Amino acid sequence: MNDTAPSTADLAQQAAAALAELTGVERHDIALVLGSGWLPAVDALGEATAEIATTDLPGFHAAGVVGHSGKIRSLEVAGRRILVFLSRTHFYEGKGVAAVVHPVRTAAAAGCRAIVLTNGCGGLKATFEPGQPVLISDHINLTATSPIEGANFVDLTDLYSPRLRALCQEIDPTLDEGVYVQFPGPHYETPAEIGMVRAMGGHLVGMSTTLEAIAAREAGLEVLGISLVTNLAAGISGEPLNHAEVLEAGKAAASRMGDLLGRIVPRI
Ligand code: 8IG
Repeated sequence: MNDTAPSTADLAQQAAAALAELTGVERHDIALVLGSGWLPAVDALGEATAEIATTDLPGFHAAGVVGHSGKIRSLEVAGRRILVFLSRTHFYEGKGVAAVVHPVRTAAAAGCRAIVLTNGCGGLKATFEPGQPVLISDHINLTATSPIEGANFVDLTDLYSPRLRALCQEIDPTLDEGVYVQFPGPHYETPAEIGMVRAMGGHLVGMSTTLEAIAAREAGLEVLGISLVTNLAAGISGEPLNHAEVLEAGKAAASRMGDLLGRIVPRI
């Protein structure tokens, strides 16, 4: 980085200012980041008051995965202004950690106090079935990096808000919880790696979320993480893993997840 490049905080401020202008909404309250399979659930949340391309905001890159569209929606649910990122930049795209967490920092700069991070993932618990949403109770970050720059020793105790998890379980008592393990990807795990995850206490495996959750905590946001188990983790079912199955599980689970989001958002 040279002396004239804006800091990550400045870039987020610039993006938030452009966002306010393009959406006509000065401040947003809650941000939602969509993972694989979650789009149908958000469509069920309500009509967008504005939809813009991420590339219209400073610091955003074009989307890189089928099933993720590079759009940002603004909508109102029960008097709350919701900012929805329909795509995310993944760590495996190689654009750097700052690019991965730029939406989170933009959401904070736009006024958001809470963020809902969703993802599609592989599941390890014997009770998990494809299409099942699971609350993230904690994470293990296997990317070997952090979005935080400098000696800022951010506390990650209770990173995934106990208050919001309790709220979710009050709304849907059948919701299970699990520890989410982020691998760098983009390949899925080997069966031996899934054995390692099991031994270290993980229940969900994916390629996102942990770096965003850390950046959200640094920015003072309350974090809710919800995984959609779209497939059983490698070696569990005996079947190979593929991305089509991920999108299919999202469609099948859409109404349950849409209902869940619709009932949680007014109470955040
Ligand atoms: I969707 O089984 C989805 N994303 N690492 N492993 C990893 N990421 C995933 C998986 C999975 N399923």
